[in-house]
This record gives sequence, structure tokens and C-alpha cells, in this order.
Amino acid sequence: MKAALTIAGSDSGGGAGIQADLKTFAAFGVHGTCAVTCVTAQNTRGVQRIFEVPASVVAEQIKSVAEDMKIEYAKTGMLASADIIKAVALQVKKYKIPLVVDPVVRAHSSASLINENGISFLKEKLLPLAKVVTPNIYEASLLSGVKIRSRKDAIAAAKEILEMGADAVVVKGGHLDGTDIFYDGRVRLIPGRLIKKNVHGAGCTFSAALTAELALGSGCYEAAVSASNFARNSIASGQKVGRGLIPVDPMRLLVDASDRYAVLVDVENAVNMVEKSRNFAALVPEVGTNIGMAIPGATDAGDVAAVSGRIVKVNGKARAVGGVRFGASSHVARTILAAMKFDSDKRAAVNIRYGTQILKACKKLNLRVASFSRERVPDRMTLNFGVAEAVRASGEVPDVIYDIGDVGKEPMVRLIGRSATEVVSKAIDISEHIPQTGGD
Ligand code: PXL
Repeated sequence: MKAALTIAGSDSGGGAGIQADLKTFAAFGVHGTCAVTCVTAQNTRGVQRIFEVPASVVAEQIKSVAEDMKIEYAKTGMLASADIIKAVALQVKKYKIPLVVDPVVRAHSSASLINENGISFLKEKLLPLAKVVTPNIYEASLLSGVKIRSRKDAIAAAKEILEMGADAVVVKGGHLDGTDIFYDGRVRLIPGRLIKKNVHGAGCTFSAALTAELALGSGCYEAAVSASNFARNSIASGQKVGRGLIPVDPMRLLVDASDRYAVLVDVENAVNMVEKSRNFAALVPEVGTNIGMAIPGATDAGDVAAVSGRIVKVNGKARAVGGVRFGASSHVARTILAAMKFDSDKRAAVNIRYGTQILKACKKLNLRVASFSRERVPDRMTLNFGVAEAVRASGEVPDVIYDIGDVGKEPMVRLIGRSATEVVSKAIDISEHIPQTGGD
């Protein structure tokens, strides 16, 4: 596993600094290490206090990490003081660690994150050691002395900053026109988006993603493009957690992917249980069965995994026609999405045939049963309506919701629960409580 190092400040609010950097490294599959330069007491509303770590202790942290692991790349964030900058520059040179410098100067709340002579030390001691420097337009202006009001100004500033010794400069355009400028002697534009949300941690996430990509072996420009995409996604995923700024969410892509994977695995396990069951086939309705499960926070059928082509009865056995995939069934998805509106944990459903023996078995198994009528409800709305009615009657999402059908509509029983394997276990239980010799 590749290792990277962040030399930055701690943000107690968890949005920026060390916390954003380590989350970002983790999202790229890079082992994250850290040297803490300062401890901030802050939340989404601002920075309340800054407590500097002694420069010697910052140096010790870098030493400990670098003498043990191969640090592919390091990045700096909030460095707080000239003393810390000097110590960092010495260690980075000593251990020959390739470096990304994110010239953090000031917080969104306008709290200063570096002391007075810090900026000149940053320019003199650290920029010459940098492979890549990643200022936003405010920082680029401060470093270069160029007032930035247009893309042309931003390019001029990038040229000035490159002269200070870095191999490449990325001037982030999130607060200008949304386009990032990559400059290494040649200008390349990375199209992006204006940052409209009041977010916190976007810059740290960008520079940490760039560092992780470089640690993994990408070239500077490719790493900048990847970092730009990653930061944009993290910004878009940020949600309000406090009363102030919205922290970016660098873990969102990873969590979404793992949610989707867990759902696929659970539905596949449930399908396996059904195909192996001796009695489940007795529950399969004329129109076939489907098993579905949604990711947390699902909003449409694309967020619900089910069996393509449904599960049908073949030679007295239940068989899945196709594989399990997201978006495979709009029907079972409608039941689940309707249930989730009332209870976001009820993310799975299976539909089985209607029959009085089946309802008896449900009652015997102490399942909570509710029903609705399809009459006078537009087909598209039946499940929303039916689930709502069942919830109104029982005060919660019941385990079982059935309807007795309508002209041209087969009556149906739906089992609703927390996972596909849970609802299928209940269905198999039911199948073992009904006579196997036909009848209803
Ligand atoms: O976003 C820049 C930044 C970096 N590091 C720390 C911070 C901030 C902004 O507040 O607090 C620790």
C-alpha cells in the first residue's frame, strides 16, 4: 500500500485540515499519515481558537513517519507560523519527500491561519521545494501580487508563482469562473464548476486528492484533473451537519459504492435462499416474484436492486430469470420507495401470491398484516396509496401488505423489511406453514 503524509492543522469540526486530508487519502486507497501543525477549536460557524504545536514536535512527527515508511508524497496545509514552515522545509529536504503545497492563508470565516512573516517564509522556504502548488484565487493573488479578476489574471499569477520554484501550479477557479488553471510552463484548463454552496474543506480535499494521485504514480496534470473531479463530487455531496458552513464529504463516493455492493450481495443471497428452498415455489404468483432492496436514501428505481426478468416457477422450483441489478424492477421498487417514505430503514420487499392459507400463516408467525383496496386508484399510484393506507391503519410500516386485486389485477401479498434476506427468510417461513398440496 502506498503511503502519503499530510502536514496540516486539526479541525475539530471535522470539515477541513487533517481530517479532510486523511478521509481523502483513505478514499483513494492510500495509507494516510500525519504531522499535526496546530490544533484549532472550530466548528461549522468559525475558528474559535488556534493552538500551535511547537515546531520541534512537528519535525519529530515527520521524522517518525519518514524513518519508518516510504512516504511517496506529502502535502502541507495550515502551517500557522514561520517557525513551523522552517522546520517542515528542513525535514522535507532531509528525507527528500516530494511535496504538494496548499498555501492555506485564511479560513472562510476570514480567520488568519498563518502568522505575519509566515507568508514570506512560505514563498522563500517552501515553494522552491514544491512539485505542485495549489492556491485558490485569493492565495494566488497574495503570493503573486497579481489582482485576479479574470482568467487572464489567474494565468498571470500562476506564471509568477511557478517562478518561485515549483514544478507546477494549479490556480483553483471555483471562486472565479469554475475553471482550474494548470500551469507547468504550458497552460492547460481543467473545466469545473463555480462553488455556489457555502462549503468548508474543499481546498484541503483538492490538494489531498492531488497528493494521493501523485502517491499512486500519476503525472501532475492527470493528478490535477482527478483531484478536480474528486473535489467537485465531495462538494456536491456535502450536507449540513451544523448551523454554519457545509463540510465537504470526501467519503461519499466510497460509501455509495459500498452501499450498492452490500445491497447487491444481500439480494443475491436472498435469491440463492429462494432457489434452494423446497417450498418457496408454492408462493410464486402468476406474474412471478421479485425481491428488491434499496440503498439508504434511495430516491428512484435506479437505487433499488432486483432480479431482471423476475423469479418464476420452473418444474416446481423457483428460478431467477436473470441476474440481480439496480433498476431491474420498477414494480418492487415502488413498494420499497413508498415504505421508505414512512420508515427509511424498511428498504426491502418481496411479493408473493395471495391466498387465505398464506394470510393465516402470516398471522400464525405474528407478522403485522395490513391491506388496501386497489379500487379507484390509478395503477401508478396503487403502492404509494396502499402503503400509506396500511401505515395509517397500523401506525407503522407493517411486515405484510396485501390487496385482493381488481379486474385484470392479480391479488398480491408483499413482505416488507430491512433487508432482502430478512424478507425472504419470512417468506420461506410462510412457505413452510402452508399446505403444499394446492388449494389457496
Ligand atoms: O480550509 C483551510 C483550512 C485548513 N486547515 C485547517 C482549517 C482550514 C480552514 O478553516 O481550519 C485546520
